[in-house]
Formats: sequence, C-alpha cells, structure tokens
Amino acid sequence: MDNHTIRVGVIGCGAMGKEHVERLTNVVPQTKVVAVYDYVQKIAQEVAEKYNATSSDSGEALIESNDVDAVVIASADETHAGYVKECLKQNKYVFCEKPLALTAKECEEMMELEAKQGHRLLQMGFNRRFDKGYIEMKKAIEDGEIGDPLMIHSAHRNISQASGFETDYAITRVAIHEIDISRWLLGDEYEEVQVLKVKQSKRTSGGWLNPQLMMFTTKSGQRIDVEVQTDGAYAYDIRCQVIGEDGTLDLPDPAVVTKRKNQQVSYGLEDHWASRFADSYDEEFIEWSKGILNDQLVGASTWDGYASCVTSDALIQSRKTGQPEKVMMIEQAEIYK
Ligand code: ISE
Repeated sequence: MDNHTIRVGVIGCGAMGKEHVERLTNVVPQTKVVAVYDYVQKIAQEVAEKYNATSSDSGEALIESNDVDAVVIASADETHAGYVKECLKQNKYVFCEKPLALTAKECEEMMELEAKQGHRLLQMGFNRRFDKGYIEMKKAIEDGEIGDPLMIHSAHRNISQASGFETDYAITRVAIHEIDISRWLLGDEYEEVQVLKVKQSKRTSGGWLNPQLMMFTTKSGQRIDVEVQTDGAYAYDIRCQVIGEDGTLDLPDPAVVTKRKNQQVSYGLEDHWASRFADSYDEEFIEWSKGILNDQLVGASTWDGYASCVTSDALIQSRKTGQPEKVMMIEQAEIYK
C-alpha cells in the first residue's frame, strides 16, 4: 500500500460482491481491486477479467497475497468468520458483510486477535450508519433536540427474498440492520429482547414465518419495536421513528419528486435495498478507505458485529421459548471504546 492507493481483494462475487467491486473501482478514489475469489470459479474469472484483477485459487490465498492490502468479505454467511480470523492474524484490514459470524464465540475469538494486533482492523457492513437520514437523526438526538429518547418504532419491509430463505434469516440478515442502527442511534446496549407472535401473511412465497414482531429493551429502559416483513410487502420500505421527551424524529424517504394528479399527491418508493441505500454503500467504502489510510476506522466494529450476533441469538431463542431473553455480552475491550 502506498499513501494513496489501497489494493483490495474481494471474496465472494455474488450480487453484493460484484456491486462492491464496481464501487471500489469506480466510486472510491483510494481503492483498486487487484484480486477476487468466488467458490464458483467461472464467476470470479469473469469479474477478474472485467476489472483487470487476478482470480485467486482460494479465499485464504487471496488474504495471504502480498499484493493485497485489504480484504472485502461478501461471501456466504457461514464463511465470514474463518476469513475474518485469517485477515486479523495477518494484521490486514478487512471489511465484512453482516453477519460477522454465526456464533458469538467466533466473534470473541476475533476480538482477541484484533486486540493482540493493538488496533482496529475490521469494519462491519452496517451501511445504514452512512445513510444521510440516519446520520441526521443521530445528530439531532446527540444535540438534545428531542430531549431524552424514550422509544423507537421501526419497520423493515421487503417485497421478496432470494430462494432458500429461512425463518432465522429474518433476524440474522434482515432485522440485524435494526439491531445495529437502534443501538447506534441510542448509544446504549440491549438488556432484553423478545419475538412476539403475529398473524401470518398469505403473501409469503415460502414456508418461513412472516411477518415477525421484535421487541428490544435497552439497559436504560428504552423500548424498540421492529416489524419485519420479509416477503410480499408493497415496497422495500424502511421506517424509523424515534420518540423523545420533547419531540419525535422520522427517517425520511429517499428524495423523489412528488406528483400531484387526479386530486392526489403521490411519490414512488424503492423496490430493493441496493437502490434504497445505494449512497450509503458508496459512503461506507469511502470512509473505510480513509480509515485505513489514517489507521482509524470509523464504521461499525468487531464489537458491533459481536453485539448484533449475541442479540440475534437471544431473539432466535425467544422465538423458541416465547419469553423475553437476556442479552449477555462480555466486557468491551479497550480498542472499541
Ligand atoms: C439483505 O441482505 C439486506 O441487507 C437488506 O437490507 C434486507 O432488507 C434484505 O432482506 C436482506 O436480504
């Protein structure tokens, strides 16, 4: 790595991985994709050819390569932990899509490795922290504009899912964004979580539970409700309303023209997360590259990945028991404070 260009290797060339390769090449000024890997070799070779990169023989070979300064992990969820640990052992910067791992124990191992290296090396793919709307809400909260925040009402609605979707994914792949953004907005950790039963939608295309209603209580007693519709919703629609002592804050819809016609006012909504949050995905990588060059990452950390993993586990447990479940976390290491 020279002072200006970070040579990046991307593991996983599915839809998300390809989009990241594109933005690391054409949007982020300080990065260049030099290597890619996908378990489907043909896909990796096509991407490598298009972006003038090398197609690596394995994820481990890509991480080890002396030509790669930093790694982006956008492969299948169950492969994240192994690749992250490899990067941390080698003191390489790494960007990991959610979830960070499938078990809290693996996140703990990662935090140990990172602490040994003595500085933050990992940024999680919690892109909403870079969305203009959420940033403005956080600032308003921190500036005391609505007094003490008391609760959050939120909704995460999807039109459809890729095949193979399962009930747990509503937590580990979908609500995980609300798990992260709510604790980020409120600056607090969770005490207890619960999944409440709700009448099921006929518009679900598979056998998984949809919708699900999730409740969170923070350490200071704030309550958060998250309605999760993973299939059959009218649009990709993300709602977030923070209720404070002195006022409320609403997440804005993306800027679009409103139409007045036939005695009605209307405006369009997005159909997919990639377009709804496109700007925030760009921004998270721009900030990641600056963080690497200054050795000071600002996005969500391994600790945040761990917190979302422990919270997901407690929610899954609550769905099974029908009871509220405690969120039990270890002590936070110095490098995340
Ligand atoms: C996807 O992985 C996301 O991150 C989206 O925000 C979520 O809405 C979608 O359901 C997930 O599959």
